[in-house]
Amino acid sequence: MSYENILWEVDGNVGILTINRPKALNALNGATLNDIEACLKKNLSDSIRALVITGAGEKSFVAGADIAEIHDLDASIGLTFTERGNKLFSQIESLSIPVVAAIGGFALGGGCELAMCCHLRIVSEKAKFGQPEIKLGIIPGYGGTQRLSRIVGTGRALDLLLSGRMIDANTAFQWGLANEVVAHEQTLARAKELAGQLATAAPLARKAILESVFQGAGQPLADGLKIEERLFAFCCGTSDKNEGTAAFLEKREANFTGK
Ligand code: CO8
Repeated sequence: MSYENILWEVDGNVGILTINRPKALNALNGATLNDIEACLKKNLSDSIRALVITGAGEKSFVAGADIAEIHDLDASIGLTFTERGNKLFSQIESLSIPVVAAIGGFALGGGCELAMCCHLRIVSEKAKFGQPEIKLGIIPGYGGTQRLSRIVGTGRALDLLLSGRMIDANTAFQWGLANEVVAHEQTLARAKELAGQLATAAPLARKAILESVFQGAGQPLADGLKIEERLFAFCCGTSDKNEGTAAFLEKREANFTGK
């Protein structure tokens, strides 16, 4: 199946989803969100063990939600759009496989928000991040006021949100928004390499880590620790735990089966 505004390909056990509207710097219109949703629903099978999300062209990851569409929103339709986008981005964040964003240029507004619902961010030296919504008389609607402060802290989040200014890749790295900064032409290759490495991890433990981190985020520490305890106990009952610990003791590579 082909999509209007995205590309989908599979490399080994890594799925690669490319937002493909380079003439609009990959801005996310409603049709693009439809494509992302349909693509994930159709293609995320057990054989896909990691996902890379990137943007087409040399200039942009995603330059935000489509401003022409936002121009036509009223409060009621605006609510539908923000609920819809938040649901989709939360769905991506909740995936049980690692999601790596390959950010080759602008990650602005909804693009920064898409990058932040990915689990890890590989960033070109040319990339720029920002939440410029205030310049349009709006606020972020795809999670920016929530995820940005969780990743970089309230002070830095408010700096970006209230000024609408952009930061470069090195600042994003210093702030913890970028996991790695790489040469521009290496961005996608490095993201795919990392995704491929993460894809080999014990599947149930990986799922439990993602669940524990994201379910625990924002909870009181004691509640987060309870989540961790439940998932730790679950992992102790798996064949993968028996295999991983036996492999260590026998000084060999583990062969995880996800059981
Ligand atoms: N929406 C629609 N079109 C866009 C967008 C966008 N976000 N960004 C760029 N484009 C289009 C431009 O209009 C232009 O089209 P055309 O060639 O037809 O004139 C084309 O992409 C190329 O852009 P520029 O000529 O502007 O390229 P520059 O290199 O000069 O500038 C910038 C690049 C700085 C990235 C500039 O394009 C820009 O400022 N873009 C807008 C960035 C922005 O404000 N993003 C936030 C949007 S709001 C948002 O994301 C809210 C998310 C939550 C919404 C919830 C409900 C919908």
